[in-house]
Amino acid sequence: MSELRVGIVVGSASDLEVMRKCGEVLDTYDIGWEIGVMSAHRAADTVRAYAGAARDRGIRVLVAGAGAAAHLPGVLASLTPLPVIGVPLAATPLAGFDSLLSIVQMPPGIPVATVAVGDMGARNAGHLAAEILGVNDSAVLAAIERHRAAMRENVQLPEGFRPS
Ligand code: RP5
Repeated sequence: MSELRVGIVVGSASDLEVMRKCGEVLDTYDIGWEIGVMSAHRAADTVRAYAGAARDRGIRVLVAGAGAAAHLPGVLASLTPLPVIGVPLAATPLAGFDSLLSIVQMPPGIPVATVAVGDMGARNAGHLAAEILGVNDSAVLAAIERHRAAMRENVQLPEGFRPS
């Protein structure tokens, strides 16, 4: 089993289905991760305890997915110097625009690296976490380069395509 290095947290169990895709991406880089449900407004003490212990437990990057007012990523970032990636989720009639603005608009000093809303963002959070870890990990860096090479090969005209 890969060593734990990324902590994924979500504000509600209803966020798990989308955010598990972040973990699936981390698996492709052989990066160990865990996922937990902890609401910044319904379980603030749990968030504080988790953020406080994360670094000593080996976690180097935190990914936080949340919908609606979506303060979980910012609160986490306020409690630890570890980099925090925020994933805005679509959980209300505003379809994620509310959580996008909540997460991306952190005032200077306590940043949250914000990715796209929903599925795309969950997956990119995994890739971005790998890139952060890749700065000091040549195996992860090599895996990123392999992934990008594979993507490059798929950017081409489909076989047999003829302009009409
Ligand atoms: C946020 O409110 C959660 O991150 C979730 O996206 C949203 C709705 O939560 P539930 O009402 O489904 O628990 O805190």
